Amino acid sequence: MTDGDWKTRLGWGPDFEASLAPHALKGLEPARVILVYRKQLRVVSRRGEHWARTGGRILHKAQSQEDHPAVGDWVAARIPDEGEALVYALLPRRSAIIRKVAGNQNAPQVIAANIDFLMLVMGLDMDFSPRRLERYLTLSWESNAKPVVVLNKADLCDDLPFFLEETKAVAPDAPIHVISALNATGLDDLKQYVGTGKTTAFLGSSGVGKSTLINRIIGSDLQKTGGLKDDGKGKHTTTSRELIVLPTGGALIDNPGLREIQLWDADEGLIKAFDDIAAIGANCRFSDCRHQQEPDCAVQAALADGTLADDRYDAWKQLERELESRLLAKRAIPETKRRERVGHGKRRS
Ligand SMILES: Nc1nc2c(ncn2[C@@H]2O[C@H](COP(=O)(O)OP(=O)(O)OP(=O)(O)O)[C@@H](O)[C@H]2O)c(=O)[nH]1
Ligand SMILES: [Mg+2]
Ligand SMILES: [Zn+2]
Repeated sequence: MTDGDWKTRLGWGPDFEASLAPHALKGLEPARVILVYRKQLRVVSRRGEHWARTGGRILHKAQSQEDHPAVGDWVAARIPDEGEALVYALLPRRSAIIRKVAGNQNAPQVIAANIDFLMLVMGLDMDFSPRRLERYLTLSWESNAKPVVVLNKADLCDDLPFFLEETKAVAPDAPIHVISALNATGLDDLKQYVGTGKTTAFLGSSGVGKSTLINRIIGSDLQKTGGLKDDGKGKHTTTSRELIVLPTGGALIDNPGLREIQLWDADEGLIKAFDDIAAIGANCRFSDCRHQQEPDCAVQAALADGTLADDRYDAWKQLERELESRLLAKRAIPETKRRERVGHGKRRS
């Protein structure tokens, strides 16, 4: 295999080549992050898989976790023939899936970078939730990865048309696929999203069958899968996020089930995920209408005459409020960071 092959198979292209150019002059080489383990990075490079460390320049310049290498990132690194590599720069991302970090901290967390297709997996059982799907879609549209809705466990569902209608109503702009990972039905339709040059990530609650589906796609039981508890709720089986390099080309990223997925920066994503509301809102009297008590609000009119469903509006409103509360936190980050830097005597111009 030539040097170019491994990169191309993993999605490398002219954009990354251009970003790498100034670093290549200094003898740095490309590598892709497949796993982040505490302060260590597992990367794949011309040398195959090996460990790497994030260099001081990245750490000092980082304003938040967003500026640290994440799974899926392409980096410029000094790669010795043996031993640990040193990462000097992150190459600009094609896409980044970013959420608010779980817990109380108001900060961003990059779930994965440079994803082409984001498979939003829901179970056609107790797991099914249009509200959660709206949230995932908002995250996806913002990320620049293409969302694909996967309704799994079709074998457990006795009213498929109902669930399909519900899904189409909240995901009019994304492809929707109904499958059973267990029985291996509907899988052929997913082949178009996987393969050489493509990176495909899987998101969804615990127990929806992400790892089962990945095993089906790979054709072997690489990922551990979990049984369901008696109460029908899945337990977390996948515990780390890892990029799987496919021998046939392309890459898959399995994710631990996400208990909560809160949005970080998703203004554009929200507009795209709720483009029905955006379209109605184009007819409001004020261009900056909040669709609450403003006069001549087309959205309120649509609610009144039933063309817009109440729960769809409520879901939009809730996500909008969530994004507003992030805004304050985002403004606060540089300042906190500044104070920290001054405190450590590392102030930069
Ligand atoms: N009936 C049915 N069960 C399925 C299907 N796909 C997966 N399962 C079962 O659902 C359970 C959970 O599957 P996993 O693949 O481990 O789910 P996961 O989404 O990876 O879960 P986490 O790793 O915890 O996030 C396992 O017992 C699977 O056998 C399906 O299509 N139909
Ligand atoms: Mg799993
Ligand atoms: Zn309005």
